[in-house]
Amino acid sequence: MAVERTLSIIKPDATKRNLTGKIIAKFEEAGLRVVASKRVQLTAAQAGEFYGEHKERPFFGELVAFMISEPVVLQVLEGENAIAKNREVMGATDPAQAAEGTIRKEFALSKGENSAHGSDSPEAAAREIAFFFSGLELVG
Ligand code: DAT
Ligand code: MG
Repeated sequence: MAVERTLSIIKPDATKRNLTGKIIAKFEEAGLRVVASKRVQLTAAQAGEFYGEHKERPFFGELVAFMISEPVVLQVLEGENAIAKNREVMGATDPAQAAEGTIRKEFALSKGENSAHGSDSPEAAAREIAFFFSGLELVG
């Protein structure tokens, strides 16, 4: 297994409920290291471009509106097998399907307001990290 980097977003439902620290603790406990972090207010254009793969889906408008409803915390996580590990710590998209102990099981409110995003492949991770961070902001 190789050391990878992946993009994590702590979503508006979680920042609003002051859960940022509890979510970061779950990543760190799983051996993932925060190598970049910033809290931002996304614009509709940024959220729409970021989630461009979903633009034909019926929930797209709701997804963009949610992602700009409160600030988010963008992070780059680094570690062995970081892409899969991050998704394991997050749990399934729908909190009703998420395993015990996962972020989405513990904190998510619904399939849409599900507290965290994680890249789903090496290609997505590279694209999503570059979308939000410059090389100088990544400090391993
Ligand atoms: P994931 O975030 O687990 O990678 P995804 O890429 O399929 O899931 O979808 C991106 C986000 O879109 C997801 O985190 C929440 C929202 N979403 C997905 N399916 C949805 C649905 N059926 N209804 C409402 N929101 C949905
Ligand atoms: Mg996804």
